[in-house]
Amino acid sequence: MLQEQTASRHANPNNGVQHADVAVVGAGFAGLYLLYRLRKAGFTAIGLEAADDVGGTWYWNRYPGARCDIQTIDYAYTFDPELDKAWTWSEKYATQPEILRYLGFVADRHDLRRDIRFGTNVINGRWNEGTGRWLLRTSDGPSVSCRHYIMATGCLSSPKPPEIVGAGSFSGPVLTTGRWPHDGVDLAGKRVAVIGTGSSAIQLIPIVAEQAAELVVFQRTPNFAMPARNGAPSPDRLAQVRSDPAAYRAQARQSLTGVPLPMQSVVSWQFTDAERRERFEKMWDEGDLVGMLTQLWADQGVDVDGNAIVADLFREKIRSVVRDPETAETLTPRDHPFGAKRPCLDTNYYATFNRPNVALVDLRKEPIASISATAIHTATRKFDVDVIVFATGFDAMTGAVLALNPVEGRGGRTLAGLWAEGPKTYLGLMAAGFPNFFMITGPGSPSVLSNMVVSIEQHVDWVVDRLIDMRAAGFTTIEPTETAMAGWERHLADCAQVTLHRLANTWYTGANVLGKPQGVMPYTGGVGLYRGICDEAVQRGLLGFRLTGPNVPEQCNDGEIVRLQPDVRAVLGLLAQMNLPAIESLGAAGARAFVEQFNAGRPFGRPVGEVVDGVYDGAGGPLRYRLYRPESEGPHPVVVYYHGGGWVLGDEGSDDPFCRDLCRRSDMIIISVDYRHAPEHRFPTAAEDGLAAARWVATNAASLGGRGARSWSLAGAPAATSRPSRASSRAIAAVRRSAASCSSAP
Ligand code: N01
Repeated sequence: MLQEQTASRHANPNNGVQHADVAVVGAGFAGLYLLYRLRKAGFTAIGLEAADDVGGTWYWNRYPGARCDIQTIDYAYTFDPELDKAWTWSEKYATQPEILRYLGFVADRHDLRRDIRFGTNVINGRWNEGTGRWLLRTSDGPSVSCRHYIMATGCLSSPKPPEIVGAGSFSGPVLTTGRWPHDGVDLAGKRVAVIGTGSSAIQLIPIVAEQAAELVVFQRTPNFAMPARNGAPSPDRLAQVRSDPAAYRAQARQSLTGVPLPMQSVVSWQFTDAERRERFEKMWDEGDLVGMLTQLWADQGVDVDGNAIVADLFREKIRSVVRDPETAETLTPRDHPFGAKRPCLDTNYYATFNRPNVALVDLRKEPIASISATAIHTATRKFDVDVIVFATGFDAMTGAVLALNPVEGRGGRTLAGLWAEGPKTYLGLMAAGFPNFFMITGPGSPSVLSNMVVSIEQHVDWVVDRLIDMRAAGFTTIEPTETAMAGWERHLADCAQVTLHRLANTWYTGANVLGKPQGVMPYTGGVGLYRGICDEAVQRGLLGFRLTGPNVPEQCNDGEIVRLQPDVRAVLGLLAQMNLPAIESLGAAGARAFVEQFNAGRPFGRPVGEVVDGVYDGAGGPLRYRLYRPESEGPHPVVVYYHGGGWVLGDEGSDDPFCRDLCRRSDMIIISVDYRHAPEHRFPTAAEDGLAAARWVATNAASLGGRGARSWSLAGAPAATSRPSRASSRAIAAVRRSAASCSSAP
């Protein structure tokens, strides 16, 4: 049985250096759970925390109104099932003081504070190749020598500088939401300015408006917000978690966001207007932000049109609450899709702008020019104020890690250098060149796009389980390979391309901090998928990691964990789950029947302007086509589209949803043509039909609504199940050659 040890008992303040197996930076949700797991596993661990108590983000963000925006039943530890019985949340969305008390309660229950050095900042960390250990220099007390160095510093813990001229010259109190004074602030009778309208400000503003004599809100970008409808915890959720806690938590772990809600599969256009409104109103009334983000329809987070429907319904709500139409318009977000920037949960936010003591300044029309000793100056006006509140956000995801400077790995390589053009990690957990250096919910993990507590527990379990395995196998270092890290970077980018996050300037992308490299930083593939990938890396012999130890041969299982595009991976995963027979075992007729049946069960494609079925002159006689015309007024460019199916399967309608999507997104006419199939019609019959189709479209482009013989192109789906054969490649080349001559024909 493993003996529980503590760093303090085993610390060796030898030459001003404290020794431990593991150093954990941060004592919030992640740091506390790490200390619990590490001690249970028999490692000596030291927690290093800048604050004078536990709590992390909930220690620092004490501004009035601070609450969580995930229902607290879900925003809680699950590692200790007794906690659900020992602790009762008083509200659906708990306040900051209650969450802080909870973290203190957990720390006491497991006696975690004894391993933490409070009031201690880590200044920097250097890997020592000779000793195979990290040396951390601290602001106070001895340095720390550790085998493993784990950052549990949180994603939103490094407040962003205000970036406003003269911000330091104001003579009155200047407050920052992320560093709110512990003994509170009396704003009664004061003229208060709040700069920023993100989640912190949206929670704070209604409360300040009630206390202050005057409140001026300086808004750069309006945000989507919905009422939290706080109160007692949801009886439904309570009943679910109480009836089968294990199943409830398991569903959360496999979900998209870390909250036990199903994946929505019905797309927006499958609902009527009335049904869509009803679904929206239900979430609005329930005050469930995660539900609003994921449960309306399947395309809301990935398709601009599916998203615009939600955004419009939000805009209607704002107009219905805010009496002054100009103020309502200023508060209405129009520059980003709903959910691409973190939306907010509020209590009376929009109604606050109906109060006589509240004014809104649109910084897009009159930016702040400067701050003087007594006032905020825009290009056209001066606002005399007594107190300024910066609710201007954080240098998110990378700020806190890079603040510990340098994090110096092998050969003097620094993390700041590696991340100069944006964060690079493997699984969001480690970076190549930095052995035994881990991040909990680092960039490249689902982190801020998920219920943080669920993600934290998964990360901590994964990391501590690896340390246990390494110890058992005699390994002393673990490090990802360059290949694995590059592969993960590609997979992150591929996933981000699918969602709408790339369409907004936000802290998710680094756009909120001047000069910060930009790109979607969190993993957008979802919590369940991510968990599966982390587990797969282990099952495949720690794929992407190099491990070394003094008495064991090096193990390096190099490679990329995800090689497929996310959509292809999703489809193949789905097919694998269905446990279907291999398509090649069905014969041509059986395979065609199967594809027909499969297609009949898929969602209907999105509406386009017009769909026309017709007949063209194939090489051996008439063949069918289906034309998809955009809603916009023509003439349009034309695309001749060849369906997939390995030259054996499919017809002009078998790629229907895809053709509709292509038509809508490209604003082009798509003509999906059938061609004769093998084995009945041997090569080169299909290619000859394809060529005939191209010629026929070129000749008839104008009468089909196209822009003319020169304005058309070819597209097609490759056989999904195999690489193109030599024969099909030759046929494609023949069509291409011929098409090139058609398109250049007068
Ligand atoms: O920060 P933000 P936050 N001049 O970056 C504006 C979590 N959280 O602290 O959008 C003028 O969202 C900036 O404008 P713009 C949650 O994940 C959760 O509010 O960059 N304005 C924006 O309006 C959240 O998303 C809860 O154009 C300036 C605001 O300041 C994250 O923390 C509660 C400016 C910053 O908003 C961060 O939220 C609170 C300038 N120079 C926070 N610089 C829960 O409910 C920035 N702004 C759990």
